[in-house]
Amino acid sequence: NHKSDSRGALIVLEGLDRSGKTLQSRKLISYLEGLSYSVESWRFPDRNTGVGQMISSYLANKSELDDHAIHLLFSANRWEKRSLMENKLRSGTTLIVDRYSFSGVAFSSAKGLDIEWCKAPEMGLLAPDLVLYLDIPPEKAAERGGYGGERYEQLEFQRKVARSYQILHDASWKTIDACLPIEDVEKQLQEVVLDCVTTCQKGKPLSQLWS
Ligand code: T5A
Ligand code: NA
Repeated sequence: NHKSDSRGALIVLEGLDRSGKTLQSRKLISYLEGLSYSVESWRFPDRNTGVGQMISSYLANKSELDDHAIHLLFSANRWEKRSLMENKLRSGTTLIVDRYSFSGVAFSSAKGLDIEWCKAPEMGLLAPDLVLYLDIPPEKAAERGGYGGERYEQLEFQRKVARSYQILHDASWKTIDACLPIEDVEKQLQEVVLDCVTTCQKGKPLSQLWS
């Protein structure tokens, strides 16, 4: 491949609330920076935009929204970052993203919304090169530091989310046992991530959800 096809990797962390996504994305950033890669930490929802503030208020139970309406806001929050995301990747920066479209579909369909309806607004967003699924039983996750009281942090609901995630699982997913000690999870993530970054550097084409 020509050198100009070289790009950064789009790497997403998914999992139940308290599965360790934020902790592990921080560790991955330092690991890749240590190897002199250009890398940025992203997260969804991005609570800093106007749409993100509406989402944040909903999650904190400070406002009520129809289930479909909040689903579309989560999706819009990704669309408003799409072109920046593509520019970063094409300029060679790897993005470690804490939650993405899979959270959008898993959480909304766990409420009973039709899964195909949930996927539709995500179509055309960039497809991750790698999805790291931090696998933890809902009961174990609930024990970790206790839930903070945001809207979805309830055991019964998290059980439904876990089942929804299983349906979304595809070839870009790598499932990691998130109950292992932090250092063991970290080590397993480093191996697959390095492999993915190398493949994208060699010019793997960008693709779109859901294909
Ligand atoms: N949502 C999100 C939607 O409904 N639709 C969407 O489209 C999107 C994008 C956002 C909420 O919105 C929903 C999903 C969520 O409910 P958030 O701001 O992303 O939420 O917050 P959470 O993902 O819930 O963040 P959490 O902080 O709860 O979970 P993390 O990031 O997975 O966990 P982390 O890293 O903070 O770790 C939790 C605790 O466990 C410990 C950590 O030290 C920490 O105390 N820990 C471990 N302990 C033992 N062993 C290990 N291996 C450990 N790893 C971490
Ligand atoms: Na988090």
